[in-house]
Amino acid sequence: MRGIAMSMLAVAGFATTAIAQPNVGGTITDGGASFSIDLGSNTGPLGGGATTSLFAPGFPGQNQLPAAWWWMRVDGVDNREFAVHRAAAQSALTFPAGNQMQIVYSYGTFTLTMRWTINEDGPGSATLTQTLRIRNNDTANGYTVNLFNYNNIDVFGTPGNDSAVQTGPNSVTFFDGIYPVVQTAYEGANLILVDTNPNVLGRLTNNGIDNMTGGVVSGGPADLEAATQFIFNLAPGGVQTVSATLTIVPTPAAAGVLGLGGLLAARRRRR
Ligand SMILES: [Ca+2]
Ligand SMILES: [Ca+2]
Ligand SMILES: [Ca+2]
Repeated sequence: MRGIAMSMLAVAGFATTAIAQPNVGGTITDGGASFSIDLGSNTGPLGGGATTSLFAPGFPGQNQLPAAWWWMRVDGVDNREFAVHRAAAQSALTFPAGNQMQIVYSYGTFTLTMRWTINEDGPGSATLTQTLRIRNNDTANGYTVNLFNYNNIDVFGTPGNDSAVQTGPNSVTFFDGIYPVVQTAYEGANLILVDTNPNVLGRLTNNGIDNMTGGVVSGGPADLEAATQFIFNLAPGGVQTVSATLTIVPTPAAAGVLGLGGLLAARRRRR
């Protein structure tokens, strides 16, 4: 246990020293769908995670996901949540496919493999799958691990006017007016929190232990954001994978993407 605590302290040290930024990030695409992690935007374990872009086909310039990242806390060891982060020397960035980006962070005790996959599902539709695999390299000790997936969802690329409804134990639907719906599913998550920005991020970045309890605390309309929490026991030498999926699905009424664009422009003009 002590070894982990020390490794987390060492990681925290990177936040206050001018050690080289981990230059990990990039863009993946599938047809007209794309996802980007801005280089160097994940500044440290105490920071706000990465800034990102998620574009669906037919909705150019409408970033539906300006921030998304993973946080972690080991119960009984950490006194707060830490953004997943490592220096460049302990990071490996690869693109297993054109629509897939992978970052591997080596913590010594743990190896974290983050993977993002983007798929175009049809006109106006896209799916982003965010996966985190954790391996416990400690063959003597098990740990209770909390993994947090954070998404600042902006339907239509606008922070305002978003609403959210919980549609299942692990799923939430976001919408802006009656138009494209962002459906999020967090496979196997134990807890879900949706609230106004930056209340969710604040829990992950403040100095203290927080859990993503409450469900849809605020359903909007507002600038909303979401996080889920996965809690599990990681056996000595054990491996666990968790994932979160965001799907952008236009309403049937918006079947003609070009027509939708014109409609939106008309709505904006009326405001
Ligand atoms: Ca919006
Ligand atoms: Ca906290
Ligand atoms: Ca938002």
